[in-house]
Amino acid sequence: MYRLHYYPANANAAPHMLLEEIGAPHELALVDRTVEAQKSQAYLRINPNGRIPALEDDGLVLFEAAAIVLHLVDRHPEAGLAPAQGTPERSKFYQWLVFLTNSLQEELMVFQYPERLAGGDGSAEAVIRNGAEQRATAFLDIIETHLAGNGPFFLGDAVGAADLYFAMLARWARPLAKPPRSRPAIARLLDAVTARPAVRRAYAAEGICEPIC
Ligand SMILES: N[C@@H](CCC(=O)N[C@@H](CS)C(=O)NCC(=O)O)C(=O)O
Repeated sequence: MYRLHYYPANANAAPHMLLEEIGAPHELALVDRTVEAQKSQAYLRINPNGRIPALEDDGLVLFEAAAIVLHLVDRHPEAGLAPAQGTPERSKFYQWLVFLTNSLQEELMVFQYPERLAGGDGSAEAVIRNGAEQRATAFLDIIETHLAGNGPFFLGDAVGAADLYFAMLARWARPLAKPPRSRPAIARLLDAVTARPAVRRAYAAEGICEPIC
């Protein structure tokens, strides 16, 4: 059985939605950020980065949400959450997933925690936060243009792992001056994803019942 280390609506949400979509038996292990449990010796043995999530799959321990997502789609091809390996569609799936995790997610992290880069300089914090917001906004605009021409989902007509991953990030991006839902094609994707029972189950299990994103 899979064991997902999580904290509500953290980067575990995408792997969690996938587990629910797949219907794979899994258990949740809370990493209590209110007491910095992600930096505890016990958790650092699971993820030496001290960050959430991590997935245990028998003897295999994985960190990095996107790597966990790729592991799950490979282990469960029958769930149809990613195109077949070796196809151009699969390559596009890699492109969008890596763009989401490497570009949008990282910029949202900087937007949320500018003090981590500011070295105690309050004015630098505002500059960093503003720069991250501009870059995240530009990335969302790129996604909007793509979805408007090629949607409703990242890879066309079928919902997949990249859409679930994006829904997780869209929740984090709500505080941006131009939030994700202010763009029509993104709003259409988010409506479709958040209506899915598996997605609602995942968030409900994490204690999130308000609008997901
Ligand atoms: N690139 C990592 C980022 C994970 C990450 O930053 N997780 C956040 C929660 S969303 C976390 O653990 N923050 C606590 C900390 O940095 O101490 C991933 O996608 O798994």
